[in-house]
Amino acid sequence: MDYIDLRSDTVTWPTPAMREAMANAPVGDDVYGEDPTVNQLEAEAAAKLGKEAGLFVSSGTMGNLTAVLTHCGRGQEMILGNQAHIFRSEAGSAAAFGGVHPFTVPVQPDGTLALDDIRAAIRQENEHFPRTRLICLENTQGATGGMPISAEYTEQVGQIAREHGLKLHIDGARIFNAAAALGIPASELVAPADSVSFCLSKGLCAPVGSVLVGSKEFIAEARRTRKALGGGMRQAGILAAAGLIALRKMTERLAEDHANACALAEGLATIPHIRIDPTRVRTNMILFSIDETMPISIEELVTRLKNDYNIVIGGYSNGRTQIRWVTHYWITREHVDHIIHAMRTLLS
Ligand code: TLP
Repeated sequence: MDYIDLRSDTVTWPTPAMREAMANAPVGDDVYGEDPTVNQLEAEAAAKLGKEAGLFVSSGTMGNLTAVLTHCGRGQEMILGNQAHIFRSEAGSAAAFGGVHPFTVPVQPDGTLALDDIRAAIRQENEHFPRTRLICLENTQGATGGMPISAEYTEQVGQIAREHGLKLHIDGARIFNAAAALGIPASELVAPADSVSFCLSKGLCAPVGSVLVGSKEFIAEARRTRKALGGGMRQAGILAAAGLIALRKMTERLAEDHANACALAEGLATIPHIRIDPTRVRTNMILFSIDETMPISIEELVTRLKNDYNIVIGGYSNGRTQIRWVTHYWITREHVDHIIHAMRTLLS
């Protein structure tokens, strides 16, 4: 990549092996179900997550929206975190396109939703109330800094869902980061879920795409929903070819990104004006703030990092110095040292 880009793992470029596989991918018309590379990706994704079937979609947002609209009818309710990506950052799509009513509960510092909050949010049958249909979890939880959610916790939520006849969806945009951090297969983390959406185009480096997985019956319905959303793709094997490398190879190396995030956080903790708790870094994200007494403005810091050190950062806005940085395949340990050196120079 041209820059050391810390804004997100969504910025990752495809690897040379992905570009080669894309150029040579066997393709067909996927709306006819005839693209062999898409079919292969969907089957391997489902197997890796322990589900029956998969559906290739254009983005994490489309994966979540397709799942929510497939599980819920108009006027029905989903319970989710007040800092969930689905609630905060998907343009209100479930309400806009599906009339799905969100019931939010607080996201705890460890990324979970309190079980009592979930239980309390489930509606009684009453003509005044929306009908609860779905619970959504996010693993890793982005807004809390990429916290991985354990299999034990997820099973407890699954039990609540089953007791009340509800469905459980996991926004697993970074589920393989959670699996790497917890040292267990992703399939165990999502075992109680009826559906899971995960992204190929974040830390896994594919240029485009997510996969939604679930039962055969659910995915057949989801395929219809995807079509209605305009998400039926044709020779999408070109994209799925990169997705296969993401799934087979890139899922195996995420611990490197986590180690780099830890090293970065530990380095930043030694620099004046930075407030960070390195013990909270569990995956590939770090959250920190810079106090108002820093020697240069945040705008100047952003400009100097880019112009003098080739480092691109984001995650801040005017008057706010809360910063999120994300490590990924294109950020090496040498880059981490370079970033720490740049920050120390500019903030001392
Ligand atoms: N997250 C992006 C931004 O939208 C914030 C990022 O840079 O982290 N679920 C989760 C947990 C996500 O973090 C994201 C993207 C999505 C879903 C949506 O994926 P895309 O961007 O592919 O629609």
